[in-house]
Amino acid sequence: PLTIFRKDYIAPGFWVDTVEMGFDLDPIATHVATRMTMRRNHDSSEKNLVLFGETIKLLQLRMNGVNLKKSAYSIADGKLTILNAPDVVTLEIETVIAAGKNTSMSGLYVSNGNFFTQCEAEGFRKITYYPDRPDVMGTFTIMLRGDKKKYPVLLSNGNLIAEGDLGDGRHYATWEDPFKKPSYLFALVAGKLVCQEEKYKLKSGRKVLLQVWVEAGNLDKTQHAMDSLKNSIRWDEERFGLELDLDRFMIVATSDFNMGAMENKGLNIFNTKYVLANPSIATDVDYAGIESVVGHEYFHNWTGNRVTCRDWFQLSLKEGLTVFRDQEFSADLVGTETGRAVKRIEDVRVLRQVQFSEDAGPMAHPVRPDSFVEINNFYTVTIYEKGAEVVRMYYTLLGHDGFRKGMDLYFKRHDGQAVACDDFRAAMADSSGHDLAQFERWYSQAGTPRVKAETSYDADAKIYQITLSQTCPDTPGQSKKLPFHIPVAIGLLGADGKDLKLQLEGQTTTSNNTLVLELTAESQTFRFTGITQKPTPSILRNFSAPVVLEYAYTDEELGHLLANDSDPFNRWEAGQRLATRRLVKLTNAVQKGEELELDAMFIEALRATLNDTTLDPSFREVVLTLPSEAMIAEEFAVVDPQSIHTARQFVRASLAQHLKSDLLSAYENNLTPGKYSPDAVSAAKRGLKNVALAYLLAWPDDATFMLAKTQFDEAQNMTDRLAALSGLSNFSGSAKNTKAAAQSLQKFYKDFKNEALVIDKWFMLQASAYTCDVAKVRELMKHSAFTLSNPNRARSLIFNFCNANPARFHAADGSGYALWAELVIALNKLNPQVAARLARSLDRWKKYPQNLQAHMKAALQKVAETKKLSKDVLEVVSKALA
Ligand code: BAL
Ligand code: ZN
Repeated sequence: PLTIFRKDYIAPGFWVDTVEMGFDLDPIATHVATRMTMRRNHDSSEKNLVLFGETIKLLQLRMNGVNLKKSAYSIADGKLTILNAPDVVTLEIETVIAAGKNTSMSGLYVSNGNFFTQCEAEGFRKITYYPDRPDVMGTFTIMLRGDKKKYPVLLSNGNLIAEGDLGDGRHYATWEDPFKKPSYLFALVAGKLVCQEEKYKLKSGRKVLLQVWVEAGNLDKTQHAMDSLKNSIRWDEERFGLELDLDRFMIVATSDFNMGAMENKGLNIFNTKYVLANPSIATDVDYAGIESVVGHEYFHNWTGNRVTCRDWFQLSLKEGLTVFRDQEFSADLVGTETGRAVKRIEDVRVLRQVQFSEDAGPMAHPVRPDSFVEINNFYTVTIYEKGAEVVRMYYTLLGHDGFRKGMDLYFKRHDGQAVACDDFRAAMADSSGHDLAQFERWYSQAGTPRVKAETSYDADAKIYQITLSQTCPDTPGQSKKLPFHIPVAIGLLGADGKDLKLQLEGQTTTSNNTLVLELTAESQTFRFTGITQKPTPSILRNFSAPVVLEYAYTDEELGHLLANDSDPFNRWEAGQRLATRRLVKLTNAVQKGEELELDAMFIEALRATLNDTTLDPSFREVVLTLPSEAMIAEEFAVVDPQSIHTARQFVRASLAQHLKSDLLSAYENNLTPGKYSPDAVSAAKRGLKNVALAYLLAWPDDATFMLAKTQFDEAQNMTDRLAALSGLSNFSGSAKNTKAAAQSLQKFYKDFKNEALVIDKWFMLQASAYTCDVAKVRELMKHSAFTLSNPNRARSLIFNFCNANPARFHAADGSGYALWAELVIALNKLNPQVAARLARSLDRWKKYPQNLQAHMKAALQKVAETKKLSKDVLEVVSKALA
C-alpha cells in the first residue's frame, strides 16, 4: 500500500468557502446533495481540483451550473481530479451512501436504528467527494430530512436555524455552524434520542444551552456527564481564559463507537462508556474517565477546532496539548497536592506501560511522524500521551505563568488557522524568550531516552555533583539520535528527610526544594554548593521528562525516599523501584527453580506506608499497587510471562500473609457507608479498601472469602461490587468457595444483563483473570451476549485477554496467538480500525523466547497473507514482520 510522507505536503489547490449539504436519511440509500463554493489557491503547486471519495456512489457532478462529462474528470485511488478548473468554482455533487451496511463506524453509519457520523480522520470522504484534509476549512450549512417517527431528532454542528414538517411523514432541520471548520469536524446524528438539557451562564454572562443526548431509558445516567461539561467550561475560562464560542453545545452517546469520543464542533459524539453513569452501573474509575473525556472533547473546541492541524502528521499538536489540558483539569478538580500527584502517577503508569513499549517496538514513531500508510493507526499513545508529556515539558521549563503566556500567544497568532507543531513551539519560545530550538527533537526523534545519573560528594568543599548523560535507542528508520533538551527536576534530601537548600555553582537561582536542570548535551555535570551532608538525590521529580532514569540507588536510599520525599511522585517511584528490583530477582529465581523469598525490608516499608494515616488513602493505594506484569516484562531482554506472573503472585501472597492484620485494618477503616458519591475523598477510601481486599484474597482463607462475598452481596455501588467480584473470580481457594465465586459471577450477569456497559465489565473481568485460558475465551465467545461487531464488547473480551492476561495469552502451545489471528482476520472484514488495534498485540513478538516467537511469527504471517486485508491491518503486521 501507499506510504504518505510528511515531506510531501503541498498546500491545497483550492480553498473551500461555503458548503451546503442536504441529507435524505435512509439506511439503505442516503442521498446527499452538496453544493460548495471554492476558489483557487494561487500559492499552491497543485493546479488541479482534487476531491477525495471512498465507498460512495457518485450520481451527479456539476461545475458552475454545468454537468461535468466523464471526460472532464478522472476517478482513481479514492481521488476525483478535475483538470483545468477555473479559479472560482461552484461544485454540486450528489452521492448515495449505504449507511446501514457500514460496519466500519467511519463515515455515516447506523447504530441501533440511529444515524451517526465519525469523520476524523478521513471519514468525510465516505459521505461526499470533498477536499477532505484538515487545512481546508469551510462554513457548513446542513439540512437533514427524514422520517418523523424513525428519526424524531435531527442534529448537526452549530445552531439550529430552521425546522419543520415536510408533509409526507417526514420532517427537516437546518443547522448552521458559524465557524469555518475542516471536514473532519463535521457531524450529524439522527434518530430516537432523548436529552437532559440545561441553560448555563458563562463568566461573561452569556447564556448557552447544554444538552446530553442518549437513548430512552438512559436519562438517569447523564447527570455526571452534564456536571463534567459544566466543570470543563468553567475550568477553561479560569485556567486559560477560553470561552465557549457557540450558543449550544451537545453531547450524544452511542454504544457503537471506535474511539472514546469525538470533538465535532458543537456536537460531540461519545462512546456510551464515557457518558453513562450512575452508582449502580459505574465505578469510581468510570466516573473519573467520564470527567476526563468530557473535558478532553470540550477542550478541543479551542485546541483542535479553533486552531486545527495543517496535516495529519501534526496530530499531536491538538491531541498532545488537549491530553495535557485534560490531565490538568482532572488534577485541578481533585484539588489537593496528593490528589494531583496520584493523577500524575496514574498517567505516568499508562505512559510507561503502553507508550514506552510502543516506542521500543516496530510501530515506534516520533510525536510528529514522518510517514504513515493509514492515519487511523497513528491515534497512538505516542501522539496522545507522549505528546502530552512534551507539552508538559514546556510547562516545566517555562513555569505556570510562562506557559499561559505561550498559550495566549498561540491563540493570538493562529485562531482560525490550520497550523503545525512548530508553530506551537514558536509561540512558547517567542513569548518566553527561552531557547527551544533543540526542543524540536522531541517532535522528530522516536524512542524513549535513557538518562543516567552519577553523583559524588566532596565533604570538604561542600559540593555535591551530579553528572547526567543521555542516550536514545535506535527506532525503525532512525539511528544515531541527537541529544534532547530534557528538563530534570531535582531535589536533595538530608538525613532528616527534609529538602536541602539548592544553589547551583555559578548561578543565582536558588530553591528550598526543587530545581529544574536543563540537560541539553550528551553529558553534563551540575554542581550544588553549600551542601553540608551527603544527600539522597530525588531525581526527575514529578516525572519531569518522559525518559527512563538510571541511578544506582541503594535499598536504603529508596527506603529513605519512600518514607520522606517531599515530592509525592518520587516517593511513590521509590516504592516502585524497590518492588521492581524484587520482582525481577524473583522472576529469575522462578526460572531457575530456586526457592522464593521476600525480604523484611520491603515488607516493612510497605507496612509503614499502609499504616501511615497521615497519607491520603489514594496515595497509599498507588504505593501498595505492584508494577503490572507488562511493566515487569519491560525489565527483561527476553520475556517469560509465566515466570513473571508466578513471581508477582508470590510477592502479593507474601505481602498478604505478613500484612494481614494491617490490611484488615485498612479495609475496616476505609468503609464508605451511606449514599454513594464519586468525590475524590470517598473514591480514595474505596480504592484503598479494595486494594486491601484484593491482597487479602491473595493469601486466602474462609474468612477473607466471606469478606469478599459479603461485599459482593451487599454492595451499594458498582465500585465495591466489581472489586469484590474481581477478587472472587481470581480466587483460588477451596472447591466450595470457588463454586460460590462462580455463582456470584452468574448472579452479576443476571442482575445486569440489560446494561451493556456492565456486561462489558463482566466479560473484561473474566478475560483478564488468570483462571481464564484460551478455551474459556472461546467458550465466552459463544455466549449470547458476545458479538465482535460491537467494538466495546470485542474489546472487553478479546483485547483484555490478549493484552491484560499475558500469562494465559502467551500459552506455550501458541493457542493464544492462533485465536488472535482468527479474530484479527474476522474483525478486518467488519471494522479495520478495531482489527488494527488488536493486531498491535503482537508488536513485541521479538522479545519472547524462540518457541513463542515461532508461534507468533506464524500467526502474524497468517494475517499478513489474508486476502482483502485492510491497509490498517496490513501496515501493522508488515511493520511487525519487517
Ligand atoms: N480526535 C479524536 C478523539 C479525541 O482525541 O478526542
Ligand atoms: Zn483528542
